[in-house]
Amino acid sequence: MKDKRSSRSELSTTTQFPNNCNGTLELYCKGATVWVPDEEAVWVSAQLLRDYNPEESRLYLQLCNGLELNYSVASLSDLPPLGNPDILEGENDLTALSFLHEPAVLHNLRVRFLDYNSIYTYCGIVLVAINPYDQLPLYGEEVIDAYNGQDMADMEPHIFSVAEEAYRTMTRDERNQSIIISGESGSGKTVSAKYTMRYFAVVGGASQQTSVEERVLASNPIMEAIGNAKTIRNDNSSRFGKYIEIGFGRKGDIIGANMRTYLLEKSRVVFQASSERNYHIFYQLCSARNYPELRELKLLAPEDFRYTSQGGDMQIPGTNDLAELKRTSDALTILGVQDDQQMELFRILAASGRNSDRSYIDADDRSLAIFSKLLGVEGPQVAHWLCNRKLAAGGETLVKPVPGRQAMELFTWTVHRLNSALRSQRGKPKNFIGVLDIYGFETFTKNNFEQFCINYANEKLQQQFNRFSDNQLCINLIEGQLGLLDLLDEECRMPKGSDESWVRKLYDQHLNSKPHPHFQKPRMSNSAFIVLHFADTVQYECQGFLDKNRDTVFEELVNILKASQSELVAELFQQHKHFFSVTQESIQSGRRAHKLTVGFQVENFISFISSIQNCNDNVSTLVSPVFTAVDGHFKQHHTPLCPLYKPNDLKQPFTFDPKRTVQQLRACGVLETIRISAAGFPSRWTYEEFYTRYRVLLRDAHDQEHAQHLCRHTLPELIPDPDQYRFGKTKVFFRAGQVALLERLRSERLRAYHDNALHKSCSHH
Ligand code: AD9
Ligand code: MG
Repeated sequence: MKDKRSSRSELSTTTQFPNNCNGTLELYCKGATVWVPDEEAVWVSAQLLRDYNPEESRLYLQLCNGLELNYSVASLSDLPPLGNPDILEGENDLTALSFLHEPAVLHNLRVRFLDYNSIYTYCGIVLVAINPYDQLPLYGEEVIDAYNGQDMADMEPHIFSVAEEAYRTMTRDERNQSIIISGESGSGKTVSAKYTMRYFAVVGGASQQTSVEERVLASNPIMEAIGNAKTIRNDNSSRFGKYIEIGFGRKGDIIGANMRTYLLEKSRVVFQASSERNYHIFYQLCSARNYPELRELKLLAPEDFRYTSQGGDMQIPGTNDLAELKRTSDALTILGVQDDQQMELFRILAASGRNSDRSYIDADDRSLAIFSKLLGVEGPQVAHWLCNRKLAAGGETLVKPVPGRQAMELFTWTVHRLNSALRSQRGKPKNFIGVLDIYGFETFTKNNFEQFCINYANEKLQQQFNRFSDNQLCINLIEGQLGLLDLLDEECRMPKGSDESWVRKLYDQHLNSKPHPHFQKPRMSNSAFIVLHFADTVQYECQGFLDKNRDTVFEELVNILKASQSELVAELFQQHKHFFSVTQESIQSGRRAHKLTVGFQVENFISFISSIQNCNDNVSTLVSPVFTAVDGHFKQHHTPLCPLYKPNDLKQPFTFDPKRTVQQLRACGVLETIRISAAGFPSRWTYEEFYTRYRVLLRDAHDQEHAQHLCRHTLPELIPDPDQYRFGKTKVFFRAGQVALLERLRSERLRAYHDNALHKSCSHH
């Protein structure tokens, strides 16, 4: 396919929105294609059976299924969106479409996906991807080689073209870059993040494979083992947010990396919903229970532990937990975690998975004995503090069961450990490329505190990187004064605070006293609330919000564990304070001076996301593409943003559900991005391309050498309004709708020639 992308440096962009039918009313003529709304397909195409007559308040249409339809048009704004000319079908850049509207974008993505098997499409400098749920031969080293050193504009859209662009800009301009990957759960963020890392490992690798790149890549299986789990949305769902900075030296070679993680979903360690699993590592360990090395862990099958069997379904089709354990262990070895230390790690995990949330434990309990032995601590003491935690609330001391703390500490410790293994041995990196992969927006039949945090984080991400999707109201509802989190923190401080009384306060505040447009109460429940998020409307059950939000550090248990005979366990909990240092600092700084709440940590995470844009030396490089387009500095900034789409909910290969795709399109603001980044002159042809296509319309069109001259000369006659096009150095640019107009003129001219020729040959006879 001929690539019609261009560097837009030839033109300054404007912020003007192209009106769909502005100046193009004449395009609503017999035979023209339009899009009409449809219950099932969202949009279906139809043809005009007659020219549109503004005196009449209707269009005469024939739908693609043959049905005829009188389409009511009370005013010009009711005119259905026009279809793009065939020649633009399957464009690899959405911003090059002549008509830029939802049905055009949806249709173009569908054609590329289903007809060409192309999962990637540009939208200006943004890359849009659709999860194929199928193995495609797209990611081999030969493909990396093909993209290496190439200009994004010259290459077919690919995750590698985004990676290459970031890498080239970094080495050329010596500026840090970040790749922000967004999309709902299961859309392919983690897979894409891994491909970008692979790309950097290859292009930034030394001639002989050095251990640095290998170590950077090895961090992935480890993080997935301890931080990913099967959910009903995704068999390998990330339950934490991750931002990895890959550091490069002077020659553009990888010299180290640093990873920050956010908000692991803790409750999963002790609770899994139906058809879901605990973290992969537990199943990996159980699968090796009969291995001599692991026998001392006294593991059983996952069916035999409560914490690994609550979801009911312990197998993931196509995944072999034992093979995965080997991968995890090999990766740990690459990162320098020796066998004995690995054993210790597994020991702590085996203990965590076993016992940590029982609200009563018999001190003679076999599991407890194993648990204590594994952790190297005193049994009875642990029994008490594992089951209970003291909460000093308003003078009363409450005793509460504790969720799996060790696993959480272990996660943080592992990240620490990986970071020391990934630290550059060759001094401070000259520049870095950051890759942000967070958990995607998710909604289940039952949504709890965890979904609330995840969706809030996504709401903020949306706000940070997509200035045109205005979700400020929803964000105010969550984090503003008397907002959901504010009232939650307050409730946590009340001696008799409860989930139910919190939710009642929400109703009082956001339904009764000041109805909030993003807040609702379900009709059939008094213990749930509904938030209208940017991506979807989600009902949250209030049970557990208070407890999970408190998440207090319980010193007694920490002290027991600090005294453990296991060096690793002791180390884990010695560093305990350190892990929370961000929170501690913030407390000292006075903001929300009362709690180490999870809500607070979410805010921390989120302020970090904002800081990607605002702090360090990478300010200028980290501006969202939407913003840059409006600013008019198209060439100067690069934050490739990769919105990913999940085309169906059944994880079926190459299946395109238009309703689900449109929902994500609407949510992620891509339509706005398209309109703005293409504002002004979406279509562009080189003069030669223009000559070849529209020769029949050019006067004295004998000579391609003079393509530019001919074009400049003739265009004013074809398109009377000079504001509808611009002449560049090598290209001619058109406003929305103009290519469609030229296409119509061209086919009329060809028809006329044809009729003429026919007429002549008939009269000859
Ligand atoms: V979550 O928010 O962490 O729950 P992600 O990260 O967006 O989610 P993930 O990358 O885990 O989704 O992708 C889900 C599944 O889609 C993968 O396990 C693959 O089976 C599938 N996938 C995603 N991208 C591709 C791809 N480029 N090619 C083939 C893919 N399959
Ligand atoms: Mg993921």
